[in-house]
Amino acid sequence: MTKPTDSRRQFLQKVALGGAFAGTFSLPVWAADKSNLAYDLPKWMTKPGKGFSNYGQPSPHEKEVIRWISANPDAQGNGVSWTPLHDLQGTITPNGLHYERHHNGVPQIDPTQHLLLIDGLVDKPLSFDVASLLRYPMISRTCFIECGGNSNSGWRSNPIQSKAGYAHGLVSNAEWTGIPLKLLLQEVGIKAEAKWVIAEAADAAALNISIPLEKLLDDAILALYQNGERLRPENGYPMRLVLPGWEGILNVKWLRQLRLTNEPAMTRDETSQYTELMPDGTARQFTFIMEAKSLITSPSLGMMLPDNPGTYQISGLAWSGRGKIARVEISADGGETWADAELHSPILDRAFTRFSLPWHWQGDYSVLQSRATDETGYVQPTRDALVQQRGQHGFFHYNAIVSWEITEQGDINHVYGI
Ligand SMILES: Nc1nc2c(c(=O)[nH]1)N[C@H]1C(S)=C(S)[C@@H](COP(=O)(O)O)O[C@H]1N2
Ligand SMILES: [Mo]
Repeated sequence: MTKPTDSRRQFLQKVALGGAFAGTFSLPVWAADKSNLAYDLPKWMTKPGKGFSNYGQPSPHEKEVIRWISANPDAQGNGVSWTPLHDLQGTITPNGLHYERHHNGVPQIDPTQHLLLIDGLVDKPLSFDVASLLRYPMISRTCFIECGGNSNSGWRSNPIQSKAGYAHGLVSNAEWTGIPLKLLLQEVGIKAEAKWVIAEAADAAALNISIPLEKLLDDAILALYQNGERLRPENGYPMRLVLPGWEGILNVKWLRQLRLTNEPAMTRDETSQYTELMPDGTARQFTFIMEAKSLITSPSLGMMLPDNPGTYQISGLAWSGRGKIARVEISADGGETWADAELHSPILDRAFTRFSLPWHWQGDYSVLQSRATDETGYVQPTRDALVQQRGQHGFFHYNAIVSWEITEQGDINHVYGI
C-alpha cells in the first residue's frame, strides 16, 4: 500500500474525511448496523450442510454476476461477452467470467487430435501435440488481455448508460501458465531473414494475423493453463498465444500454426480491421500496445449511494500495456482537484492493479473520475484530449478517463465530464 500523500490529505479534507488516515482522529463510519445485533442462530446451522461436489459453482445467490452477451443475431458465433468488472473485487478474473471475443464461435477441440505446426523461415519445421507440449518447462505470468475495441462506445457523441463492465469489460486479468514461445522457436531454429510470424487458429474463422517475431521472442507465452486449470474452451483450449500488453486480437486462441516470414501477411484483421482513419487523413496500423487506462468499478452506474451523507470506498482497476501502474488519482469534482488513491499490491507489469480511496459523500452533486499513470510516465487522457488527437472516426484503442455522475439522490450516471 502506498502512503497517503499531501494531495490525498487535501482531497480527504475537502470531502470531510480528513484524519481518517492521519491516525489522530476517529475511524470513518462505514455501513455497520447497531440496531439488529446478530445473536439468533441462522437456520442453516440447525442441520448438516450439503455434501461434496466434483466441480464447485458460485452460490446461487450470485447468479446475476454474469458475462453480458452481445452477439450478432444472424451469426451467433460472432460477437462478444463482457466481464462484469463492476461485480468483482481483487484483480483476478474468474475463468467462467473472462470476457470472450469470437469471430466464428468456440471450436470443440479434441486435444488428442490437435497439433501446433511451426514452419516457414525455420531450419526444421516441427509439429507439437498437446501431450508433448505438457512436458516442456512452463512459466506463469499474470497479465490482462484487452480487446482493441474495448470501451469503443466512448467514441459516440452521447455517453452510453451501461454498467462499468458492460461498457469496459472486454478486458480480463488471469494467471496464464505455459511455455515461453522463445523456447519452441529456438527448437525449430529461426532463419536470419525471419521478421514476422503469421499465427493461424483452428476455429471456423481460421483467424490469422501477423505478429512481429521480436515480441514472440520477448515475452510471449503459449498458454495451456488459465488460473491454475487448463484453458477454458472459450479462451482457447487447448492452447493460445498470450502477448502481455498487446491488443486482444494478437492473442490467438486455438492456435494451430505459426509461420515465420519476412513481412506481414496483410490479413483482414490487420487491414480492413484494426486500422484507423486519423483526423489528418492518414491511417494508424499495427498499433499493438494497449495504453494505460483506469476505471472506477465501485461506485459505478447501476449502483446507488444509500446513505446521504455517507462514507464510501471508491475502488477500481488500472492497467497499462507498457508496464506497471505508477499512480492512480481520483477526483470527485469532475477533474478539478485530484488525490492519490492507494495502489494495492501486488503491482504487476501489464496486469490489473486495484486502487481504492475512502470518500465521504456529503450528498452534493459529484463527478467521480480516475486517472492512471504508468511507469513510463504516460498519463491516461481526458476524453476531449483523446478525441482531439484521434478524431471522431475512432473505433479501437479508446482509453479516456471515465466519469460517473452522482446525483443529489445518490443515483449514478455515465457522463462525459462535469
Ligand atoms: N482463433 C481466434 N483467436 C482469437 C479470436 C478469435 O475469434 N479466434 N478473437 C481475438 C480477439 S479480437 C480477442 S479480443 C481475444 C479475446 O480473447 P478471449 O475470448 O479469451 O477473451 O482473442 C483473440 N483471439
Ligand atoms: Mo478483440
